[in-house]
Amino acid sequence: LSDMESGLSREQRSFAWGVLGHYHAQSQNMPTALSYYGRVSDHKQLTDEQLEWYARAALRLQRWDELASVIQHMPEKLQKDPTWQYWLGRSFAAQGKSSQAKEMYEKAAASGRNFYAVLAGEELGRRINTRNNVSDADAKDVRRMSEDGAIKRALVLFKNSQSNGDSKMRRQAQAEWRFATRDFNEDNLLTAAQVAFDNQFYDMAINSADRTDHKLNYKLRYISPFKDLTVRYAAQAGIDPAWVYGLIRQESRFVMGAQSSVGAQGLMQVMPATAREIAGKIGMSSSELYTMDGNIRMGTWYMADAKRRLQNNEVMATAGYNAGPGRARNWQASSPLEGAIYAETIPFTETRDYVKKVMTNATYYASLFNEPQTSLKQRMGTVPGRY
Ligand code: BLG
Repeated sequence: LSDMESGLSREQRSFAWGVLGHYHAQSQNMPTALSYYGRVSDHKQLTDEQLEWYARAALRLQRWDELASVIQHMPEKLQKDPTWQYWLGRSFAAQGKSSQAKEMYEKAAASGRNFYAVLAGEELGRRINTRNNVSDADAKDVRRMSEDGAIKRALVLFKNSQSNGDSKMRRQAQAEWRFATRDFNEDNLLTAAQVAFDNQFYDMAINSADRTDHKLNYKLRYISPFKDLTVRYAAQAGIDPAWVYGLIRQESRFVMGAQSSVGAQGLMQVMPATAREIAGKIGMSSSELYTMDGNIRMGTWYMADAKRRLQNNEVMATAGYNAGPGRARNWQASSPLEGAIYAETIPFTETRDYVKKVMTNATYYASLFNEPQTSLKQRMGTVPGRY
C-alpha cells in the first residue's frame, strides 16, 4: 500500500489503511493495527466496524489518549453506544479528567441494565440492586389476563407444542405472545410475565419482564427455574450457581428443547460433539444430552472444566464455553489484562457479546441469591497473562 499510495486519492488511502488496520486489530496484532490506522488521514472514510476495531486496538494496549481521540472521531450513533461512552469515560479518568469522566459514566449508566451501564454505575459508586420496586402481580389480574383472547391463544399453542414437540408451533406461540403484549404498559407487561412464568413459558416470561424500564421485577427478569438440579450440579462441579444461571439465561432462556443453528442443544446449549467428549470423560451416555438432568450435568461439568483449563478464570471460561477453550486461550495477552478489556477485544462478535451478557446476568443472579460478591467489575477481574 505504501508503494501504490501516490496513485490513490486521500479518501482511497484512508479507506485502504482502515482495511489493513481492521484486519490486524481483529487478529489481535494491535501495535501493527495502530500503526496502519495511524496513517488514516480522513476518519470519515472508515466504516463503523473499522472504527470500533481501531478503538479496540487502542483499548487493548491501554493507549488512553489515542482511545479518547478515536472515540471522539466516531459518528454520533457509535458515540451514543454505552460501550464507547464507558470507555471514553475510562480514558478521561486515566487522563485525570474526572468530571468529564463522570459525565460519560452518567450517560452509560442511564442506558439500562447492560454490561456497560452496570460498569459505569459502579464507577460512580453505585451497585446493582435487585429488589423489586413493585409488588407481585395481583392474582386476580393474572387470572384475568390468562383468559385474554390473544394471550390465551399463545398459551394454547405453547401447551400443544410442548406436548407434541412441534417446534414450528412453538415459534407461533412466541409470535402470538409478542403480538399480544406489543402495546402493554409496564403493569400489564409484568402481569403477562407472571402468566408466562406460571405456565412455564419461560422465554416469554423473560421477554415481557425485560421490557419494563421503571417498574422492575427482578425475580421475573432473572427467573431461576430448575433450582434443585442446577444448584446440585453447580456444587458438584464446584462453580458459582449465579454463573450457571447467568449462562443458561443467555444460552436458552430456560427453553429445554432449544437448538441453535449449528446444533447446540438444550438448556445449556451443548454441542453433540462436545457432549460425546464430556460423556466419555465422566462416564455418561452422550444421549443424556437430550434430558434436562443430563444436559445440566454436562454443561456445568464443561464450565468447570473450561475454568480449570483456563487458569481458573471465569471470564476466559465463559469465552471458552462458547468458542472453545483453545480460542479463549489464544485471545489471552502475554501479560495480565483487565477482564472487561479481554472481553471487549474478543474477535468473534457472537462470543464478545455473549461473555458480556453472561457475566452481567451472573452479577444479577449473585445479587438475587444473596451472594456476597455483586460487583461486575470484580467479577470481570483480571485475566492473567498466558503462560
Ligand atoms: C461450543 C462448544 C465448545 C466448542 C465451541 O462450540 O458450542 N461448547 C459446548 O458444547 C458447551 O465445546 O469448542 S471446541 O470443542 O473447542 O470446538 C466451538 O465449536 C454453544 C457453542 C456454539 C454456540 N453455542 C454454547 O455456547 C452456538 O450454538 N452458536 C450458534 C448461535 S446461533 O444459532 O447462530 O444464534
